Amino acid sequence: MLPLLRASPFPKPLLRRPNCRTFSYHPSSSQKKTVGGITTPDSNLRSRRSPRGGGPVKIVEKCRDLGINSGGFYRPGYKDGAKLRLYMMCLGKNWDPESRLYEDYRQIDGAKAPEIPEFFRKLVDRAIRASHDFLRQDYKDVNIEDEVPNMSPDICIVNFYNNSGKLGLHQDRDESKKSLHKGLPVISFSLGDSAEFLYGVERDADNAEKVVLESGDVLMFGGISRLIYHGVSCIHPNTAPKRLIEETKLRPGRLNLTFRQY
Ligand SMILES: O=C(O)CCC(=O)C(=O)O
Repeated sequence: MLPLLRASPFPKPLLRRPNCRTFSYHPSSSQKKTVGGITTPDSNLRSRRSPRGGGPVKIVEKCRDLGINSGGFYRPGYKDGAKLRLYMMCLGKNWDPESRLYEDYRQIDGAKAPEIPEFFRKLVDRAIRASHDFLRQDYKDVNIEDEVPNMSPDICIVNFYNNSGKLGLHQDRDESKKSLHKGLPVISFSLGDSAEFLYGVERDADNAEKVVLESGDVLMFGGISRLIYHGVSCIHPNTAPKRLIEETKLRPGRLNLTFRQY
C-alpha cells in the first residue's frame, strides 16, 4: 500500500483511507509498475485473433458507425461559447457538460443516445475480471470488491481528441449517489495515439501524477479512487499502432471510451 495521499478532500465513505493504491500492468512488455491510484490491467484490446475480429479495430469501426449517425460525435461546449477540446458522443445516456446532467435526449439537437453495443459491455466485463485476477495475484491483502467493484455500464462517453486535444482536471461525479458511494469504477479504453493522463486528489495539474495511456490500455478508477481528479494534458502525435491506422483509417488522434454505471 502506498501512502500517496496525505489528506483526503473527499467525503467519507467515498474515500475511506487517506491513501490510495494504483498500478499499471503491461503484460506485453512483461513489466509491472506501481504508479499510484488507478489500475491499468491488460485488456483484450491489444490482441486480435483475426484481422477483422474483436478488439481495437472493431471498436474503432463501431464508434465510427455510431459517430456519423444521429446522436453521434459533436463538439460540446458551454453557454458562454467556450468549447471542449474534443469531440464527444454519449451512448446509453447523454451527458451535458453545461448542466452536468444525464438525459435521454441531448440539448444540442434533441438526439437520443444510441445504445451501448453488447460487445462493448463484454469487453468491460472482461477488463473487470482481468483486474480482479491481477489483484488476486499481486495484492493478496486487498478486498477485490472494494478495490474494483463489479459494475454493469449503462453510460459510455466516447471522446475523440485530435492532436491538439486535451481535457482539464475534473471529477466524474454526475452519476447517481448510490453509484458513487459504492465506488463503482469508471473504466476507460484508449485507442489510437497515446495521451498523457493526469490524476490526483486535488485539482492541481502541476502536482498531479502522470501516466501515458497507450492504444489498448484499459484504466480504471473505482473504490476509494472513484472521485480522483483526472484529465488529459496532451496527445502524443504519431504514436498509434500502424496496423490499427492501416486497418481502420483512424484519423490522427485518440479515441477514448469511458464506461460508467449511473
Ligand atoms: O480521455 C480520457 O482518458 C479521459 C476522459 C475523461 O476524463 C472523461 O470522459 O471524463
